[in-house]
Amino acid sequence: MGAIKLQILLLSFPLLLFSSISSLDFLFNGFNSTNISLYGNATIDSSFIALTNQTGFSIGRALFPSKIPTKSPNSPSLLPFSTSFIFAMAPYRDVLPGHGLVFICVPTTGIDGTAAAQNLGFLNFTLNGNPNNHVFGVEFDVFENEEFNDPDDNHVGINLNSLTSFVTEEAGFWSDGGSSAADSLNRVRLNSGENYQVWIDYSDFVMNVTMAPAGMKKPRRPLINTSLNLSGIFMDEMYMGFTSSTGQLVQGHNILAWSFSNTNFSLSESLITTGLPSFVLPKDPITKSKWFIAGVTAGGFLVVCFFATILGILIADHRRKARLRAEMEDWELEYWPHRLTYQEIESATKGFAEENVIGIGGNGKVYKGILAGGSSEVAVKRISHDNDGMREFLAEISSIGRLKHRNLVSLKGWCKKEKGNFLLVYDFMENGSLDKWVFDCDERNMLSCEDRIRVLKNVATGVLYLHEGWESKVLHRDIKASNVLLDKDMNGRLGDFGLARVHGHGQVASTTRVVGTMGYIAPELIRTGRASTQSDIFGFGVLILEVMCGRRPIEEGKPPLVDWVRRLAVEGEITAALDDRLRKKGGWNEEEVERVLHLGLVCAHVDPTTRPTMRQIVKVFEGKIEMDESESESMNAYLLQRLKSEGMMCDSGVGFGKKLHPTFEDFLQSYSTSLSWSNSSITGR
Ligand SMILES: *[C@@H]1O[C@H](CO)[C@@H](O)[C@H](O)[C@H]1NC(C)=O
Ligand SMILES: *[C@@H]1O[C@H](CO)[C@@H](O)[C@H](O)[C@H]1NC(C)=O
Ligand SMILES: *[C@@H]1O[C@H](CO)[C@@H](O)[C@H](O)[C@H]1NC(C)=O
Ligand SMILES: *[C@@H]1O[C@H](CO)[C@@H](O)[C@H](O)[C@H]1NC(C)=O
Ligand SMILES: *[C@@H]1O[C@H](CO)[C@@H](O)[C@H](O)[C@H]1NC(C)=O
Ligand SMILES: *[C@@H]1O[C@H](CO)[C@@H](O)[C@H](O)[C@H]1NC(C)=O
Ligand SMILES: *[C@@H]1O[C@H](CO)[C@@H](O)[C@H](O)[C@H]1NC(C)=O
Ligand SMILES: *[C@@H]1O[C@H](CO)[C@@H](O)[C@H](O)[C@H]1NC(C)=O
Ligand SMILES: CC(=O)N[C@H]1CO[C@H](CO)[C@@H](O)[C@@H]1O
Repeated sequence: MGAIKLQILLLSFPLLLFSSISSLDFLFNGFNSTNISLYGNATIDSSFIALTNQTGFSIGRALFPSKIPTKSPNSPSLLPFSTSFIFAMAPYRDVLPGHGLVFICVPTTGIDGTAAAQNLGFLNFTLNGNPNNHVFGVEFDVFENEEFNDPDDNHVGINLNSLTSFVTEEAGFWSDGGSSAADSLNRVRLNSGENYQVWIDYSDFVMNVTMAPAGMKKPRRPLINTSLNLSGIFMDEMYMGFTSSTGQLVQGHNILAWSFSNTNFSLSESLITTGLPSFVLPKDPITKSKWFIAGVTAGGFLVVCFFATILGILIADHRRKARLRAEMEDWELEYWPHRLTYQEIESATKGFAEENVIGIGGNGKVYKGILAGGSSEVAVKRISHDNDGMREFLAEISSIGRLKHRNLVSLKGWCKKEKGNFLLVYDFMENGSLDKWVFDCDERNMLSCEDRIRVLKNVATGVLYLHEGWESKVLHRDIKASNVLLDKDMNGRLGDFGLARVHGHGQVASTTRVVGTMGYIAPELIRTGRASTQSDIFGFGVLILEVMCGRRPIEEGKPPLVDWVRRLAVEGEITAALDDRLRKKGGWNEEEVERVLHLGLVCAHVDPTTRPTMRQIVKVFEGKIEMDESESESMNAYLLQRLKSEGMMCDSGVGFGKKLHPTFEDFLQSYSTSLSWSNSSITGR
């Protein structure tokens, strides 16, 4: 009996397999609104799909009108498929371009559960990473989002239920080197406006993604070749198509042609690749446009912002600007971090119970709480603001709420308690604030030298994101050890943006009163009352010194920390400034400590114009890993050079310009050849 059954099974197996493969082919060399389904802001423009146009904060999605089988009905095996399409991302003149498009396989139609801007109309923040999404995507992303671990601002990635790609590659195609020469990767700029053809082939649990300029033969070597088991992601049938979004950054996202087949992996050869419209911006003879494009290509976001600002001024289109601003505020309202009710916060903190107090902040107690559902631990902080400051503060919160970075403490929500009184709800940081690990601790549980440098690097990365990574510049204004928090993995995260205000890039921030903490406030800030990125750098310089030296910036009966370290540097004894407890313990890298201390001094330079930028500072920290020995020597030399110029300047204070220690000079001399290692090597990316 058993044997017969088995035989039947064996016999029917290939039959089953054969009969159950339902296959589908389709080929679009043009679209109309009846043969493709459009959602959100997608439209048909002549005969191609315009997922987005020049409208900001829009989502456009286009799906094949019916579900496409991905598994054989009677067995769990996945159907192979090969799909190919031609897309163009069209930049607009004088507009910062973003954000990208995604080929998607999704279980449902519509755009529910998605969000615009960096979410690409793919998944919103709530659903991002949820294993029940059953969402697959191949993204063509032109903005670098730290929160999704994007490697750069021009990459192709495979996304499984998440915007954090499972695998990514820089956009480009491999040209076949022939028999003799090696293969080489030709990089392409995804949003140059050019038409690109993409091939996505999947069979036997291997996925290949290949791309090339439209009209070119399919490169033999794929850009992405990865083993991939989609059985858990795919339902038996899926909707397939494209999604895309714009935010404050705007570009057109167009699909010009599309083929799909389960059986014929050559069907893509029938896509028409010639005579397609072109979306490349015509060359502008004026240099500004060249610079604009150069900036975009280099990913020099700052450069772009700078010119965008200049252009904005030149154009002086106030009406348009006002309209844009109005649109943005609407958007901000939507995207504010979740507004919580007072009751929610009250019950999270057990009615603001004394036992839940984890600290005392400037405005009162800080409570630990657990939000309903028990999932997330939070810290609740009270903040008060006078009526005038309130509006400003609300705008600020809305902006900060959107800031997401692994080195920033993110705001989970807020609640207005009564006039001028707010409760802010932050992610709870398991390991408390940095000053506890540097000052209020004994030798056994204090942070090691290595950990201190790592945390400083974390903070530098966080500040860089505030200064340059967001669409508008955010100043922190109160960088100090007690505002640096340590998460459960002991990573440094900068918190407490209570004093930060948002500025457009390139504008000079101004305020009527000086905010900050004594000892960390830059001298020019006291003079002018004007905060800037440079005054943040000053605060960061003091942070470096206090963390490395284990000494608060101002301590009774001792010279100010910065002056003291500077004097030691002049005497060629800078490492004597290192925290005594660390010095005794040993096990630290002298050269590295020297470099970090020098960096702290250069950041805390009296002249704001000679302070390095946050980007340069991050490079110095990264140098630890990337630089070889000679480079790190020249880095030290560079920092010393900066210091020397400081010495010349402030002869009224410490006055060490005149009495430079001979060994200090010698030191400089010996590195003078490498001093040409200058700004240019540590700016840009
Ligand atoms: C869809 O419509 C366009 C425009 O009418 C046409 O060119 C194209 O062949 C159609 N494609 C399919 C697959 O029906
Ligand atoms: C779209 O294309 C299909 C197939 O090419 C055609 O049958 C249909 O009439 C077209 N619809 C419109 C609105 O042009
Ligand atoms: C962009 O598309 C929307 C439809 O989603 C349309 O209302 C708007 O007019 C279009 N804008 C431009 C400049 O074409
Ligand atoms: C994300 O989408 C889901 C489903 O539509 C929704 O419940 C959730 O509130 C959305 N989250 C955000 C932040 O919009
Ligand atoms: C992926 O590419 C490799 C290398 O060209 C090729 O050998 C393999 O057959 C491809 N697999 C699929 C599923 O296309
Ligand atoms: C493609 O990926 C698969 C799975 O990782 C691997 O077995 C195969 O050798 C790769 N092919 C090429 C050409 O790299
Ligand atoms: C793919 O994943 C499914 C479960 O999601 C598993 O049952 C199957 O064995 C996997 N196949 C391969 C080849 O790894
Ligand atoms: C596969 O598609 C190509 C291009 O359209 C076509 O020339 C070829 O005949 C097709 N093969 C089969 C088996 O249908
Ligand atoms: C669904 C969607 O995103 N619709 C938007 C399309 O764009 C207009 C502005 O042009 C918005 O008002 C819609 O909400």
